[in-house]
Amino acid sequence: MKPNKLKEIWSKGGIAFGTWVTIGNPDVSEILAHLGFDWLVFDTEHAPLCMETVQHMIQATSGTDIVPIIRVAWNDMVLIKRALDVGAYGVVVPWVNNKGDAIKAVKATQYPPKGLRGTGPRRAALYGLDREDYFKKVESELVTIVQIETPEAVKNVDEIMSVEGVSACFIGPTDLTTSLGIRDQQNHPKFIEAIEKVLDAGKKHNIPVGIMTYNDEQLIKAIERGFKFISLSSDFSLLIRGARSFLEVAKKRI
Ligand code: 3PY
Ligand code: MG
Repeated sequence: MKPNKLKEIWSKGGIAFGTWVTIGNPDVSEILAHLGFDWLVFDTEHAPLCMETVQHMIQATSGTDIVPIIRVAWNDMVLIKRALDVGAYGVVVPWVNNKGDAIKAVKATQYPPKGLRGTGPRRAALYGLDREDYFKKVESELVTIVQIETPEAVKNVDEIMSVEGVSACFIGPTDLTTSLGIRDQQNHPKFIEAIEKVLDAGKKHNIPVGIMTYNDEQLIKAIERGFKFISLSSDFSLLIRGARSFLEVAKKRI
């Protein structure tokens, strides 16, 4: 098992940049992995990717040093086990609202006697070729990133961050603004107050905080605010952004 680059970046106070992968073709993850992102999150919450497709997409990144992470569809030990067994170096877990949810997520990533992960790291341990090495390193290399995306999670962020094994907290701005009743209004005082509370807790607990960004302004603000795990939107948004601006050049000329 390779060292997890995210841990190294965070231990030096650095920012890890990545993007969300939702298009189920290995070419997409291969291209993104060669572009210089630190990590890719393969999204099985809102994208239609099945685990077999995700495995192929991760395999297409294996010549690079990106950190493959899977967002599971829900905080569920079966989904987390399957994500780790295909070789993810971490999971993003949606809707972690309190300490109990955070403990549940962490335990699903750990083997007994500590946790509840069933033992069968098929591709993760290279089909048995890396078995001993995998078991030796897995607990210190995996990252468990829990999502803060409701007012309840913001209220409980201190207790969520105090759970041992929570590696980072990731703000889901779409769900958080929606559950605050201000969908997509990232400049709304209620949203800013919520993210500042999460960032303050991150400093207090020495836990990196992440966020999704969709445009240059949000990205620059996220860097300035001290986020350490920043997503540059997603594969389809990047496709739209590139295609649209290039097409606009063409349209201006006719
Ligand atoms: C959200 O915004 O709700 C997410 O989960 C990630 O962007
Ligand atoms: Mg969300």
